[in-house]
Amino acid sequence: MSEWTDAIVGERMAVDNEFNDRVMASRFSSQEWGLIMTAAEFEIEDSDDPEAARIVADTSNLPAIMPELENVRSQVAAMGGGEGSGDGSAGEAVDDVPSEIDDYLTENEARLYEGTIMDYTGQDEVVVDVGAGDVGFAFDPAAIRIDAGTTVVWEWTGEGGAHNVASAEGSASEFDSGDAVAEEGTTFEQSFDEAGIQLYYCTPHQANGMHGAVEVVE
Ligand SMILES: [Cu+2]
Repeated sequence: MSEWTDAIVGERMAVDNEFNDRVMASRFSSQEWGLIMTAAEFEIEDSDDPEAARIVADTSNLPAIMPELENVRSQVAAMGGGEGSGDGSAGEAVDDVPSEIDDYLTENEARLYEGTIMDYTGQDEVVVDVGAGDVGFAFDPAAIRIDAGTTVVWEWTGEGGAHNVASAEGSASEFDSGDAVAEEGTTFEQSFDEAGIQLYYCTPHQANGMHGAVEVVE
């Protein structure tokens, strides 16, 4: 009996793994999929005919879990699921990162940088969190794309100790928030009026991967 259940569990996990990529690629998180799968029921159609028998999904319970699905989604968003920050900046992670930015962030092992850039074009003001990630040594998002004339507001989260924002060598313009401070709610604003690549870091955590970049486009 236990061998039989072990075999089923093994098979099931193998099937789950097979679909991992598709779950990752879908618009649902694995958490959301879990919820969806608890609501979906499976039946065997034509079970008396081995040739015609097939598994069909009964999805009639799905509408009932929609409110819960929305809950999961808003909780994830509230936790800062990489979607920028508090002011509701809507942006999209895209992967055509300029090589100058990709090189800079990769060489410095920038935290929270995963080879994508948040596209915030079309917005007048964009917020970047200062003191993000598991140890608070990250800018979030690490890489952003904005239109020329957009103001970037760096906002301190209070995590990770004292931080600042200082332009790096190779940045199209120079900017500096001054001495590192720790206080939550501190802000530093900078508008970028011309197209170019802006590179920056936090002085105390420069060696700890606290780097960020802004691509300013026309
Ligand atoms: Cu810092």
